[in-house]
Amino acid sequence: MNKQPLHPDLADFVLVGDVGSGKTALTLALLESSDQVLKTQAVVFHPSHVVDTPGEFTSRPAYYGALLSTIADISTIVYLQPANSRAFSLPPGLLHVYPGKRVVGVVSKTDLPDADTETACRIMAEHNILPPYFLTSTATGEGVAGLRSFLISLQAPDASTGANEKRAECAGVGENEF
Ligand SMILES: Nc1nc2c(ncn2[C@@H]2O[C@H](COP(=O)(O)OP(=O)(O)OP(=O)(O)O)[C@@H](O)[C@H]2O)c(=O)[nH]1
Ligand SMILES: [Mg+2]
Repeated sequence: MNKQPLHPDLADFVLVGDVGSGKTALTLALLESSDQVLKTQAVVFHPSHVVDTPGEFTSRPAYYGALLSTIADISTIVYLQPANSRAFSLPPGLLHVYPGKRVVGVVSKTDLPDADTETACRIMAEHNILPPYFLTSTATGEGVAGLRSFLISLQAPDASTGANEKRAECAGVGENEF
C-alpha cells in the first residue's frame, strides 16, 4: 500500500473484473507503485479511495453482496475486460442497483498474442458499458497514462457524471461500429 501517493488526484474508483483480468497489475501501474502483483485475497484499499477487488467478487454470486457493499460509496467502477476473453463478468443487474455510478470500460492485456480488442469492446457494448473504452497493457505500458489522466479528470469539480460524456483518450477504438 502506498503511504504517499504519487497521484493524489487519482481517486474514488474501484476496479472490478474476472479473476486474473489484470486489476491489481493495472491498479499498481496507475499508482506507479512498485508493490508486487499478487493474487488479491480480499479488498485492498489504497489511499484516496482507490479500491482493488478480488476477481471472485464478480465471478461468484456468493460474493455479490460483498461487491455491492464495497462499491457503495465509490463513484466510478472501472471494469476490466481481458483482450483475450469473451466472458463478461460484471454481475447482471449491478448497474441497476447503483444507476448513478460511472462505469469505465477497460480492455486489459492488449499485448497478449491472442488479444482481440474489437471483440472485447463489443462484449462491453453488448452489456451496456458504453465507449470510450481504454486499451491497456501493464506489460508494455500501453494506455496506462491515458487512463490515469482520464480518471484524474473525473475529480475535477465540473466533471460530468457518465464516462460517455467525456472524450478523453479513447485508445483508438471507433465508436461507430457499435
Ligand atoms: N501479458 C500481460 N499480463 C498481465 C497484464 N496485466 C496483468 N497480467 C498478468 O496477469 C496475471 C493476473 O494479473 P492480476 O493483476 O493479478 O489480476 P487480477 O485481476 O488482480 O486477479 P485477481 O486478484 O485474482 O482477481 C498476473 O500474472 C499479471 O502479471 C498485461 O497487461 N499483460
Ligand atoms: Mg488482484
